[in-house]
Amino acid sequence: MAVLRVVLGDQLTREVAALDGLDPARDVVLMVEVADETRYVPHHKQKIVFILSAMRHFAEELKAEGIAVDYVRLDDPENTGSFTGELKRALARHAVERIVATEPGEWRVRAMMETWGAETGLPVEIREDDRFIASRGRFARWAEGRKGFRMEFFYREMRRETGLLMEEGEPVGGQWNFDADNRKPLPKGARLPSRLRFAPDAITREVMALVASRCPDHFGDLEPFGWAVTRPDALEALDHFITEALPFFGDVQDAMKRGEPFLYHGLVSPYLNAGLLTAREVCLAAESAYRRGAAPLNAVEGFIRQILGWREYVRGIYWHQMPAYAETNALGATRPLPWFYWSGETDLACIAEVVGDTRRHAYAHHIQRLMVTGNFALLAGIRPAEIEAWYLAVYVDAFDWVELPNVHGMVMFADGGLLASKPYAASGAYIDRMSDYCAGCAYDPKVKVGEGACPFNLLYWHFIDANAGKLKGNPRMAMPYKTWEKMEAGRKAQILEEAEAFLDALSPEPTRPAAKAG
Ligand code: FAD
Ligand code: DLZ
Ligand code: SF4
Repeated sequence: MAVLRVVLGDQLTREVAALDGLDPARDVVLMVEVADETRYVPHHKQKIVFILSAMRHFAEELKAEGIAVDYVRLDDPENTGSFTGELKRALARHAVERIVATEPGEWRVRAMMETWGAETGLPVEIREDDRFIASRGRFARWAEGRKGFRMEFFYREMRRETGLLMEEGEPVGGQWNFDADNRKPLPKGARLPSRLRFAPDAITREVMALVASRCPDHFGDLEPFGWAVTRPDALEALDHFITEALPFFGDVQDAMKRGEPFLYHGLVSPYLNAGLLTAREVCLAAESAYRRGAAPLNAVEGFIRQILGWREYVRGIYWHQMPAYAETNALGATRPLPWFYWSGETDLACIAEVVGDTRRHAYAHHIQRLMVTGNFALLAGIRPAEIEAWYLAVYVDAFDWVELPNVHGMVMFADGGLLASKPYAASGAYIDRMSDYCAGCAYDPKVKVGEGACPFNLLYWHFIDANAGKLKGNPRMAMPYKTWEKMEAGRKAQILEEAEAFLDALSPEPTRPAAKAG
């Protein structure tokens, strides 16, 4: 009798727990393309191509090793469209004694997996996903008894435990964090590296045709598709990043530039999240560049902190806090998502640029996500569930465990400050300082109110005013509240009135364009 080993679309590694102890002479690996997963949000077309093509390539690799893979395609006429339906159908094809799976990256799928025993009448073993550096238990031990969960303290423990960028128990360079060095705008004339793209092979082209016919209404451009879909290609992309971009990653990590979404960023998140690369090997590759003098410490520490710190930390928060986490709405935000998040049609040049990058590449870098589309959603008081569904749909790297804490906690402050000590709210001045977006905008970031005022300026003070009851007592918000209180009453009233007019004109439907403020 076979052990049926289930591998999901973001578990594409030979090291995944469900494959531990696999007996090629007896066991069967089950991989299924199912409609439910392709449409629980309207995923970007490139995201679906990435997952399904990487799944098909991984299945071929397993078969080449002599492993029996039962692979169900999306267009199989018998396909039931769900994980559970396909599991039950597979049991009719194989004599199975038990089912082994790896815990998924999403509460929704975990809950589904927990029904499999009752649904099939077979023993089901759900193994811990040990691709993360900190296990769920390790995070829970760290979190125990803490009031607020600050990433920085968790990160230091991870540095100590892994020895990454450590020397004799101390952080290399005498400092844990070089973030203060990493907030410069892009200098004029900066040379940007070309990024490695991978021409679609026959398997990817077949999936692209499938997605074109099955998901024509999904968000985003299908072509050009250049993501790696195999581990060897993902390793090549990593290597290219380490030599060409990592040395410059640090200083301008927060910068944004028109027409240049990638700058010096790693472009490794889809590969990490789907299983093509491991967090440990990516961190080690960056550390090794520092140790051989190929990249400066502020760049390497900054990059490693994103993975060893932020990535591990948000995953810990997710499993520690779910399912209640997704339900909170600390600032009581209820506005529907404006249509321009999907269309990119708005005269706010920064939003148009970031949504445009997102449509073209299923990618935007961290600051674009946090300080442009995220900042707007926070200031405009968009309902958390709506903006979360948008982020989950539009990025190639988006999976619930990583998207949710970033959007719910970091962007929307919907968890009331569990993840971030204050909301990342900013006026147009921040976007102007860190990008060249404003130069091509209908609005002026220096105008605070009246004709041409940047909507971020109006919305910033509107946000401060509207949330005074919840945020005024936060010591990190003392400055803006002091400034707001000192502002002349007539000016305050005008700002609020113009902000309200702007918000009222936002439409969740494709029929009306976003109106100008003022
Ligand atoms: P780099 O800038 O080169 O960073 C290196 C790596 O660090 C990334 O590949 C990623 O694995 C990790 N990382 C960096 N920041 C974070 C973070 N805040 N949380 C977790 N990991 C991080 N990342 C996702 O992988 N999936 C998501 O769905 C996702 N949603 C996000 C939503 C919002 C609102 C924000 C602000 C951030 C989100 N991030 C998400 C984090 C980050 O934006 C992306 O990981 C990053 O842009 C991916 O591009 P990169 O590989 O070029 O990253
Ligand atoms: C995102 C995604 C998509 C689009 N399609 C599939 C699929 O057809 N089959 C599959 O196994 N996984 C898919 N995935 C990834 C799953 O949604 C992911 O495994 C869960 O959300 C848990 O993280
Ligand atoms: Fe965005 Fe305001 Fe700058 Fe326009 S002026 S690009 S709306 S920050």
